[in-house]
Amino acid sequence: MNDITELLGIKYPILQGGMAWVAEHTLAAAVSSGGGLGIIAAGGADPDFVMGEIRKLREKTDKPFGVNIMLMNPLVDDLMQLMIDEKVPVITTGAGNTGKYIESLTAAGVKVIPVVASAALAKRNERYGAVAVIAEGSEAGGHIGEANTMPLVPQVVDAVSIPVIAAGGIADGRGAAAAFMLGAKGVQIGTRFVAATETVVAQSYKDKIIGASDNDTVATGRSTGHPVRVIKNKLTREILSREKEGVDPEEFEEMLIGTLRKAVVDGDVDYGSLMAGQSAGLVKRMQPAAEIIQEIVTGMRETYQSYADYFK
Ligand code: TUI
Repeated sequence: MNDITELLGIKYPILQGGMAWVAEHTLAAAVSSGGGLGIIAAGGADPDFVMGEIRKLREKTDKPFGVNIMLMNPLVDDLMQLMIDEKVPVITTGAGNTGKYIESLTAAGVKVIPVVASAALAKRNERYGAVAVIAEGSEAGGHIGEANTMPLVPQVVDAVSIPVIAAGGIADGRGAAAAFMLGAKGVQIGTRFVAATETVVAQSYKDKIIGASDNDTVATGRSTGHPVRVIKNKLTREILSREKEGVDPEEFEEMLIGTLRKAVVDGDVDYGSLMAGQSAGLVKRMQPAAEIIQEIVTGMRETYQSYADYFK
């Protein structure tokens, strides 16, 4: 037992990343049944859709689960109300400021765990009443900050007294053990779960992750202030050349509309947005979520044991 397993009522300190389109109830239920914290991603969806997902998950498992709220969703206020009405055990939040929602969620018994990319935002969230924070380094897939996981995690650990969960670049037991060494009390894993057997993700997208090596991702959108890490393809080549030309940020955002859906649902690996972290190179095959969790836990213990003598 550690802070996070006790706090969330789960067996292993492993959270599944909140990935728009990818993290629906099937994956989340499989992760929660496997002893981690499965998370339904609300992404850009409306409250009715998310309510349906929550109910379908609850039919599959009675284990704790979470919902990820992407704060740029225009319906964020309604989604937060849904979290309260449905008494969702845990929410994680990303891509914005969670502050003003924490008090009412907490009063309703919803545990709030913001994803942060800086120590300053971690501190602010602690002050507002977050029960933990996820420190996500820019090795992660999707929308990212500037700081990398290795320096970010210990700085967030030093800045707050609530438990810190590490994210970004972690896909196996070695990465998880390293995160604990930095002071984290849990890990959040995204990319490896995209290739889980249970996901609704198009096979061609999963194959791109499985086939990726260490330098196959790139952060697009740095020039417009919205960096997003994805696997390189025709879309990223076009985006990066437009960025070099100094594309208008509004036109840039328009180029991206619908591209994540194109990748996940349509399997368009050329012009879809193949969001994935740098750990894609560590993902070797499709596996059931519960098996992924077991491998990470076993690997983490073996890593720790193998260094026990070394550190004496
Ligand atoms: O949110 C994520 N990852 C995401 S969200 C997403 S949906 C999307 N799709 C296309 C374009 C943009 C978004 C895909 N991946 N991770 C958590 C995260 N939050 N990473 C970075 C941040 C962050 C960045 C700045 C959080 C807060 C922030 O500033 C807030 C403030 O008020 O200072």
